[in-house]
Amino acid sequence: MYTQSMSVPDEAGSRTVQPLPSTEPADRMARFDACIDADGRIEPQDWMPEAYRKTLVRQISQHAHSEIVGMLPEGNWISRAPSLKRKAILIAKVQDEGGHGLYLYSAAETLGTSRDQMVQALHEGKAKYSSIFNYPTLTWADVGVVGWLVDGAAIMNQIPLCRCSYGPYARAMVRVCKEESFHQRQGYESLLVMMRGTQAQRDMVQDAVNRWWWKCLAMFGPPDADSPNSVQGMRWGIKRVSNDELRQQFVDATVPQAKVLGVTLPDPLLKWNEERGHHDYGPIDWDEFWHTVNGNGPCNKERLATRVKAHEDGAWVRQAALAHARKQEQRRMKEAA
Ligand code: FAQ
Repeated sequence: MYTQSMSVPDEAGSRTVQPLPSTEPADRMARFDACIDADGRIEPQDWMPEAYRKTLVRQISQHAHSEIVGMLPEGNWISRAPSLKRKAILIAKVQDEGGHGLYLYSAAETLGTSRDQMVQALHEGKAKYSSIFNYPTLTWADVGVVGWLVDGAAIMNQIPLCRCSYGPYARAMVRVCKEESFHQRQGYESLLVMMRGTQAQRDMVQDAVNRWWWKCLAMFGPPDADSPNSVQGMRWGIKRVSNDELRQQFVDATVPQAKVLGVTLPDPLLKWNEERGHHDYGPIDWDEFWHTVNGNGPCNKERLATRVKAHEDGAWVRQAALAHARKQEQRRMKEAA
């Protein structure tokens, strides 16, 4: 299974891409580039080029939104989990995803954008979140498959981010990856139990795998050749491994897991390529991916409406927390006077 031990080679990322032209002050830029070249960390108080700051706010806030919106497809199943044990596990997992969103909003706030601004951008449809959360979880098997494949893909993408050049993001990712690893294992274990059950349960698992497999491959983002942010992201040490390389790693790691589980991955072209030392796989439907990313997937509207309603319904909690904090502050001032 996936763990922190899936490390990233030192030469990955920034060092393989030369600095790109910039209009920032040359001396500051040189210090920044030297830090990136030395595989150092940029911290909130350090000078950084505006484009680096903007890219990080974009990526980290999108990531935070994905975690928060990602609570919804599984959250729908908390009241319908088949046993107390599964309910307790699912509540813990969904709660963890909420926590990941909060670490990530905090990391993004260190770059000078407030959480309110980021949340507003999500609610106005200006900020993206992962395509994968715009598909429905139709049966209980979907919950296991989301754990196995969606969290599995998320870990594959996020382990390199533990070594991202921006310190607060990298540190947040260490904890996130540990928790995602538990999520992936619980999903796989729940599928193993179903696969040892009745034929109807096995069919339900296979059906869920059929519906999620291709969406998970697309989750890694467009092919490298069509990924406008990749070259700069790699140069800055934000991205360490490319979209296509991560996708390939995910396929290679998942094929043997599917075999142990006893499910078929829905791709007739999937086969081991001795020469490449990797599995070949069939073409991904990028039109469908962009259709979803652009707001027209099966659940985009429902997900956003649910988030906006939850935010509005929670207004009184935010007001109460602020009032409590003000009261505490006043008490402290009185005592200090
Ligand atoms: N969905 O040039 P690139 C999780 C956009 S967390 C939607 O390759 P980049 C945990 C991309 O933003 C899952 N949009 O971009 C969990 C860009 O548009 P922009 C989220 C996508 O940034 C599990 C455009 O396409 N993980 O699952 C997607 O270099 C279970 C061009 O793309 C992260 O966010 C997509 N799938 O690479 C929670 C990890 N892919 O912004 C609950 C951090 C691409 O220019 C339950 N993020 N786009 O308008 C990353 O690693 C990167 O941002 C990538 C995209 C790899 C997602």
